[in-house]
Amino acid sequence: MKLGFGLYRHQLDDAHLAFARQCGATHLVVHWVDYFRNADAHNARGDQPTGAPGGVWGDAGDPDNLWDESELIALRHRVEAAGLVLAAIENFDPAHWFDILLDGPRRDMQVEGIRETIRRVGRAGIPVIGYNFSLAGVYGRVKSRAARGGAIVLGMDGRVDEEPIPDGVAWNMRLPAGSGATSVRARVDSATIWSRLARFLRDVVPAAEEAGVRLAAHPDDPPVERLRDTPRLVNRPDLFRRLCDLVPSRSNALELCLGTLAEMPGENFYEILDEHARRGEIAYIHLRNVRGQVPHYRETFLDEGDIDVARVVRILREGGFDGVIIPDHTPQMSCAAPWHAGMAFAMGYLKALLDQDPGKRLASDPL
Ligand SMILES: [Mn+2]
Repeated sequence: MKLGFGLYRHQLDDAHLAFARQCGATHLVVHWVDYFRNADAHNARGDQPTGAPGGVWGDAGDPDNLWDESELIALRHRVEAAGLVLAAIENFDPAHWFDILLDGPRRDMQVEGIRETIRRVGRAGIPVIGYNFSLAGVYGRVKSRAARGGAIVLGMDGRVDEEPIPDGVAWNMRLPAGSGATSVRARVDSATIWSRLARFLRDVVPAAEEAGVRLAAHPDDPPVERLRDTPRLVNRPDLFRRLCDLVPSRSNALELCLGTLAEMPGENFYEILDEHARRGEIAYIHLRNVRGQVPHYRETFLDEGDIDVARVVRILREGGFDGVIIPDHTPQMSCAAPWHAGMAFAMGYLKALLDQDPGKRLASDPL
């Protein structure tokens, strides 16, 4: 198991790469889509956009321009020059697959574009692409000072946002005018969104296998039943199994977000984790801790939530998980660099757990 770190596109500078390394990361997960407005202001303040309501999301990319292979290769070289391994790219650009999500007229063309993107990522030597098959995306959480000592976190306070998604928006991002994005207002049910995912996986997993790339699905965050009048996909613990079984393949894997799993109704968190670890279905792990379940939960520091993180590490180790674990977002702490402090705390906590070698410890200490 490897300790990784996730960086947003606007953080891809020498200082953030060095920071990740200094925190003990050996691997890096990069969000190649530039999601946020005013990212420079966040960098200057040392905090980060949280995705809470307030217009932090920006514009999607160009539907007609796929990711450039030489730019991906340059990214990998830059990450390697900083002493890190580029483990994954996280999330497709909404501009490149909105009609796959919406079943719109450009669907077949966009499937071909995603296949080509997967091939480019594979040729660039990047082994995993994380994705989130979702209409509403990550949305509808509120910010509060609910973590220990009043640290700022995200959560839900019982209210599920039903404000419909505006025309021309997919996965929170505005699509270019004239892109032909269809409205998501037409009511679709859960069976429909599942059949779109199944069709997508049947269409692209063979290309991913050939390219040596693992597609890794993130569950719905937050895992409510419906959000913004759209159905959610993986919003209950048993649905990870359903997703893996749609197209059994090493290239159909999970970006298992443990915070989201813990927020789901149900009490089989550790069994689900154990099952997917043992079956080799986890490409990488998002780790954050939470207290409560949807629609009433708050994120917490790693050591104060419902998840026993030491037990998580034991289960992953015993299950033979050999992938990367990264902190998801963390509480933002009261200091000049709230995001850095929160991430450094999470990394230190995780690194201490990963550095323990139970075999050695038992050999030297019979207790
Ligand atoms: Mn996550």
